Amino acid sequence: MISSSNTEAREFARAAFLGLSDHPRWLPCRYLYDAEGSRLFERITETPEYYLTRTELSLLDGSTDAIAQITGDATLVELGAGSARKTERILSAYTHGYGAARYVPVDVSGDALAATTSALAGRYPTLAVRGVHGSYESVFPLLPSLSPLVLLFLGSTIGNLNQTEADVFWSNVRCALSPDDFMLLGVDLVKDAATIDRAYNDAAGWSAAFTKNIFARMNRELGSKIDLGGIDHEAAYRPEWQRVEIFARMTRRQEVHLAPLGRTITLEPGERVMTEISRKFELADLRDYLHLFEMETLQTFSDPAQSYALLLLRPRQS
Ligand code: AVJ
Repeated sequence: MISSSNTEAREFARAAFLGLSDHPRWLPCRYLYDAEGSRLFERITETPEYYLTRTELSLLDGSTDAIAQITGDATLVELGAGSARKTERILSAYTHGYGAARYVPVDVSGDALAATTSALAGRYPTLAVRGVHGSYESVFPLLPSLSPLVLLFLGSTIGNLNQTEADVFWSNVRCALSPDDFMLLGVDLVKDAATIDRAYNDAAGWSAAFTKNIFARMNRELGSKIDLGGIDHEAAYRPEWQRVEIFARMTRRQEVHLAPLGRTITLEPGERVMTEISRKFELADLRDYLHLFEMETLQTFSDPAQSYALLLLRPRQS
């Protein structure tokens, strides 16, 4: 019998093989988030350079009561289990406003789901939590039965999707939402390149460790035998494409073994593997774009510097 971890390793190996044999070479960014990757990302959010999480938290502080008023009592469905800190702001508004709350975190990482669930259980006795272990897409078919709901997609995770992936995502969201549902979207905004560059190149080196972890994970799960000392983190904002591109650059030759497939890929010195993109948004363009998918922006919450925004969306009423 094939165990499930074996199946997962084969799937990871296949995705790695396909991405690494493409040009430019790349790896799917969801594999950045195993238990170690989630821990490293938490460290990034605590660095002085990474303004996103801090700004989003303070925007949530100033807006969740108003949001809860507008949406009324609703089930909170969160794509990406997120940090408990962030979720607590929102849950507090709904438990104070409506006495009880229902929360459905969705995450590909079972570890992240378990951590979120246990962190919340003690603090919110009237909260009903039902985690969904799977990709974002896997929850869309469940949404009609959870309505009325607020779909939470925070942290500017939407920025990890390229245009094509985002188009599919928004079509699916629009189809899955009922007329009385809402969505709360967190997005990082276009700003000066230096500020963005610093956020993805923190001085303490957590960003670099996060990028390298996907290769460490390949060593752990796929027997890849990658020399982690021969990898440099390279992240830069490209203003013309309004996105950060994050690469691992090989400083020496690497034979990458993919044991579950019995295959090896050779990376030459200087070759780069893209591990992530992080798009930044202009508010007016984003609202226009969402309109194409019949999503209407009810309210926008932003900081005085317009560095980050929360958008309260709903399906356009016809
Ligand atoms: C969690 C996807 C929003 O793009 O800013 C941070 C991930 N990668 N530093 C981002 C990330 C490197 C982060 N998101």
